[in-house]
Amino acid sequence: MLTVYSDDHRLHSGKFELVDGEMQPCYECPERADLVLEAVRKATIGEIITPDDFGLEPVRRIHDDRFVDFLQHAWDLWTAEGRDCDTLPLVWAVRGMRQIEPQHIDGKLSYFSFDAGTPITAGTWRAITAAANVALTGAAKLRGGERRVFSLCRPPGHHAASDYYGGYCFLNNAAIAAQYLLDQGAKRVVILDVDYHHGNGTQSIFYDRDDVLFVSIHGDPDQEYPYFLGRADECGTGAGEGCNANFPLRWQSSAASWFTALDKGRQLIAEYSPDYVVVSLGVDTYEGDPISQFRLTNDDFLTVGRRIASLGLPTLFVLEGGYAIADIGTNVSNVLTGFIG
Ligand code: OKP
Ligand code: ZN
Repeated sequence: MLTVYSDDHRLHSGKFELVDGEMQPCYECPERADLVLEAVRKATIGEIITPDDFGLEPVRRIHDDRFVDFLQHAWDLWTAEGRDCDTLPLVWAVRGMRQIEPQHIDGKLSYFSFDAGTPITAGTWRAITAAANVALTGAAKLRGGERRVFSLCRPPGHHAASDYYGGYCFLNNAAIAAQYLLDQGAKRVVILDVDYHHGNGTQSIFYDRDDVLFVSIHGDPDQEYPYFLGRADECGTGAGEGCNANFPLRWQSSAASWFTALDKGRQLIAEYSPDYVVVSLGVDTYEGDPISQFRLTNDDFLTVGRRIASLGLPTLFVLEGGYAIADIGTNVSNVLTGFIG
């Protein structure tokens, strides 16, 4: 299996996020990708390549121009106000408020975000465009005939929608890759999101479309972040009706119930008969994850890989979450080695 990786992920390294009412060190840190890379090397999964530059056109196929411009210039606007710390938003436009992009950078941060866990730093723009290129290079390899590719993306992407960021995510790497596959001639693509958190961004991007089936297994939004999307009755709308499938599970759900949900998802995927599967691969379903409440073991991740492989489809793995630093390498490489068989 090919792995695509760029050192540029290190350029994004936030200091603090708001957790439990306090500013705490960011869980989403460069060490995550470094440890995954090391594990992929040790597991001798296959060649590791650097990404090509696809420019912003494939990014703009998913994200609004104004949002992309905001991400590109946010740091400069922020430092122009005399700050040198990371950005964090403070206020959001809730029910009854106006959805108008303010002039001031502090207002723009609020307008384009949905949480206080996602700092922008000096190197964020370069890191997130590199991550998009890592995903796009993986997609291009699939188009070129590879059957399985791992895009080692960081920061993650699945919480980012067409015009907002949050949940450690800025550009939706998996969505950008899926759209690229379609633009290059694919008819149907599945995005299977196995991250612990609901991929609200990915769901919202494709919600009214029938060329992408989105399937997600995640913490029940009644209990878990991001709280405001991811319920089982969200099935898609218009042409996309029936092309969105959510499997919310309660905190402390067993591995057995997680795999039951995966089996239902696999059934839907097989019926959809896609050209490609893009897996939003989070390993924060791990029993030792510091911010999550599922129970998968190290060995369960081998099974995750095997069951996805049984679909028999060309597959692009795109890294999302996973915050148990000591085990992230093992858990990701277990999925990939399980997949290879
Ligand atoms: C990103 B990805 C938990 C606070 C949650 C944000 C989590 C973002 C997860 N108490 N903070 O889906 O792994
Ligand atoms: Zn997650």
